[in-house]
Amino acid sequence: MKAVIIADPHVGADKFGTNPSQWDAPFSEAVQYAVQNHVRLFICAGDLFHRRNPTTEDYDRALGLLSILDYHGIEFLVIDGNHDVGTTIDSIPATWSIEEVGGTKGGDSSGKVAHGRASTFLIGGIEVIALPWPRWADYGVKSITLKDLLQETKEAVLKHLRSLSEVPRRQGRSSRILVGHASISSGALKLQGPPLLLGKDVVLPVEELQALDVDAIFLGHIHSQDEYYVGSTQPTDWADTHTPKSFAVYDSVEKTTERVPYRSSLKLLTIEATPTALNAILKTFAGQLTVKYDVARARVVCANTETVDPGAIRASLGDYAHRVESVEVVKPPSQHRRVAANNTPLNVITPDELLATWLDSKGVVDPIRTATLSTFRALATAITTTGATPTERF
Ligand SMILES: [Mn+2]
Repeated sequence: MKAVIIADPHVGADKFGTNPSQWDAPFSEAVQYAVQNHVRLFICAGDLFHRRNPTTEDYDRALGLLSILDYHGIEFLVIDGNHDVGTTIDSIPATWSIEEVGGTKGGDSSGKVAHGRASTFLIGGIEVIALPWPRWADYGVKSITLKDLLQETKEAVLKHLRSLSEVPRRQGRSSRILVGHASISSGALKLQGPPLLLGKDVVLPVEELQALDVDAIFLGHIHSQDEYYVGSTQPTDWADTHTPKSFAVYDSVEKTTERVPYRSSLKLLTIEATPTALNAILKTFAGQLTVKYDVARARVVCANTETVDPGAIRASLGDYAHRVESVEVVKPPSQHRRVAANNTPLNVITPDELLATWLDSKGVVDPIRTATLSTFRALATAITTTGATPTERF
């Protein structure tokens, strides 16, 4: 039996000047995949909606897609994300109406929603431990300081997840997965100390989740995909330009997961260059690109800004993108910023030195200082050696 798992479709976000149907296209693509491949279960790992008070249009679009699943007899489970729920226990989640979907064949809806505390659903032939965005109110935690609230909620969530995963499996052999919307930490950085608390997020150590009796873990919240995070359906800021987007297909018999790349996620192009470098980049596109980017923007850096025609650049970009968001022409900065008065200017400082200077300026001390620097170096090396190019995503 197969399950499709998506995360963070953020219905109603409409970023990059797209229209709603373009924005929802990857979500719709995952629904179509489920229908065509006879999938039994469809799960959204949180942030179905972008706003806690979706518009009537937003509801129409999200519920419309879920109704397609219902019509085809595919069960679905929607898990509350931080965009769907308020912090207090009596706030109404954006997902309140989901269980009203369906009855398209006269029966009950095929849909379920996970609100509040983590709970187990027997759905689509799979045991799903569903973890909505952890809020202290749902776990009955009360404390004076934010730090204690977060620490105690983290412990309460983990204890509750352990108790759910200790329940014997049906017939001792069914498949059980954990699907949730949460922040996780891993490795040497435990995110315990106040300098590294992620705002008011409850951060769960991934090692504790791995120790649960589950066959696979699928999370929403962080929009870039990795081993645990499914990743959002769409890029949500310009930093996502080269990030691949996909949904997960879990096979509960083989206990394997396949990643299916979205074909309809927005393709973004962002260029910051001198006029000469910009022309060189566009020249390479002329022979190479077979598909247009969806949205492009450029920032042209030039000492004599009056010699640059932004209209002409907009027109050239238009050959390679359906929509040009902005063309900015700026002079190179005459002064360069520094972290503090006596530091090396930002234009000549090495990234390592810059991070070290910044950590020092914030009073971050060992072991977090050393661990942060070594993690940064490892990531920087990985990025440099991968050398992503703008055309890779097509
Ligand atoms: Mn999200």
